[in-house]
Amino acid sequence: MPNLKINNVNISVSEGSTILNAAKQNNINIPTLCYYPDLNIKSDCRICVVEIVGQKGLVTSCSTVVKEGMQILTNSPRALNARKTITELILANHDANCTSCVRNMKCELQKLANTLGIDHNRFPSVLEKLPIDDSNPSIVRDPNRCIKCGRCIDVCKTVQGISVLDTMGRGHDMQVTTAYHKLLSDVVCTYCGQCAAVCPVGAIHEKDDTDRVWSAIHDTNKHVIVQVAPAIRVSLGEELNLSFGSIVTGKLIAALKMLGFTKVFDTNFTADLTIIEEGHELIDRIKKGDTLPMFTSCCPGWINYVEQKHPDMFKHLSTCKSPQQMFGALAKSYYSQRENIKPEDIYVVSIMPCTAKKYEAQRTEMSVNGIDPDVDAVLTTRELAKMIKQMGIDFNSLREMRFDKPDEVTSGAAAIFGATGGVMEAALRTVIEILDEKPLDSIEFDKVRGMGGIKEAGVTIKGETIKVAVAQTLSNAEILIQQVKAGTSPYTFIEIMACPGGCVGGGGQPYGTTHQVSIERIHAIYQVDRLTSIRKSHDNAAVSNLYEHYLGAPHSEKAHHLLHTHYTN
Ligand code: HC1
Ligand code: SF4
Repeated sequence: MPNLKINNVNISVSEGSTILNAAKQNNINIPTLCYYPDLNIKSDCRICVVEIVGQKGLVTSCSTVVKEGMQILTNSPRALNARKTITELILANHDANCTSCVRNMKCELQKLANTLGIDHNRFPSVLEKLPIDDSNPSIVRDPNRCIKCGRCIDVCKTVQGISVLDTMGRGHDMQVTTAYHKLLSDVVCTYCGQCAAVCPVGAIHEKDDTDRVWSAIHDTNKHVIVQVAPAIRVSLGEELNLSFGSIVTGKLIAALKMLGFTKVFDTNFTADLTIIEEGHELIDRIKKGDTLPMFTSCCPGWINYVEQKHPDMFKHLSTCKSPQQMFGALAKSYYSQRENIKPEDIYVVSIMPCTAKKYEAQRTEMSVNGIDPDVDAVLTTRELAKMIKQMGIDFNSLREMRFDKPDEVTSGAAAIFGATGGVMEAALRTVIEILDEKPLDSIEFDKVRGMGGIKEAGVTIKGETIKVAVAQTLSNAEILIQQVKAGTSPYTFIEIMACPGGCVGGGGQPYGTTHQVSIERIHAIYQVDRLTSIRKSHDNAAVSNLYEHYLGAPHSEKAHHLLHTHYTN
């Protein structure tokens, strides 16, 4: 436990701590730009420089380990002057038109400049404007806002294992870009949005669909309905001054009604439906000896990855559409008939924690009439928060409301879809009971829970043990794919979610999502599960009712037409 002084205060910290962490543990803030808690230390931006008494040069606090007796000054005139100069130089090569930036008031650079008191820049602008890449429905990349911190490069390379982005050129000409400056739509980008989630400024962000949704809401010829993904209810509160992992389901529904949506539905309902369809698909594959392992198919970043990198794996993917798209298909068929509203007059909006869902909704396969999309617009958690703020809604004083029928009936199994391992656990709760023809002794499968990169469990069905696995992030998914390709995969069923922690850590979630924040949200998700009276998808009477009155049986022709798809590259 080295003893040291930071800003003349005596402290002792654990061996191996960096100065940055030592300061943080003692509530001393050292500003950073390239540093992000779950990523590699880069010490590129040099904003976190501090002075060590008796040492000549300044050191970067993110990468310098403390030593016994060190005396550190985080805000000495030298350190402050260096920080200010670096910030001014960054601003001189940055499109600082803040009011037109998605990160206005939430930008780490803007906050830093403000903290340092930079109200004018001593350096003239050297920005040479480059084209903005808005080539795809999910992610916009604006190189003019990029500060070359390298966080996006790191997350794409080390977390997702993809390396879409890298630096090119030197000095003033250095850029963060794709290979040969290609558009994101022309490289192996999965649209997972992890780069947007960690970008400290407005250089990478989701495509903003809020104006499209406002237009639909104000169009009197449109019947505008909305569905809410499982992970939103445990994360939206953070954007509205509530603590991490606050469960805000009732207020969220009330806010959506205030925004003008005619009906507010729960994606959890079609998550239950997914379990019925996917569960039967797995049972069928096991019984018939068809292709195994079967991979889940509800994460669109994962699907994009398979399409682009491993099209030979298609036969391993479940044919089920995601719950988002099952909802869309039912909205434009079953709901349209039930309410006697033409499908083209129904406008379906999804609130998702995910940027890749925007792409998924626009896929040509995701249309029951082959012309119009089943889901017309997808908003991220951040975009929804923006709309709530635009309307001046006092979120915390809203009276809680319930989802519209039939979606007010959903299971705890559906709720846990938002956490890594949740789809697997939900499926196991159903598949084992159906095959064993008796209730499970315990419905909680702890081995597939938690933030482990790859988790596995053995489950016994009809006296035989099968192995299942769960992977979060695409670099972990790749490990399981390689096992399948090598013929060494011991698994029958595999869940993949592209984002760390699953959807709770999606690319469209509130800024500042870290490993620790995801743990808080996951904790809340399992609380929703425990508080729900029905905890297995096949116990959802509203889903059974839908089969009885509309779909027929699981995997019926109608169910196949509406709820399943196929993938092409
Ligand atoms: Fe997800 Fe899913 S859980 S993919 O993580 O299967 O986005 O929340 O909506 O579709 O239900 C996301 C979350 C979400 C789908 C469901
Ligand atoms: Fe990489 Fe995902 Fe960003 Fe694409 S969206 S560049 S895959 S991190």
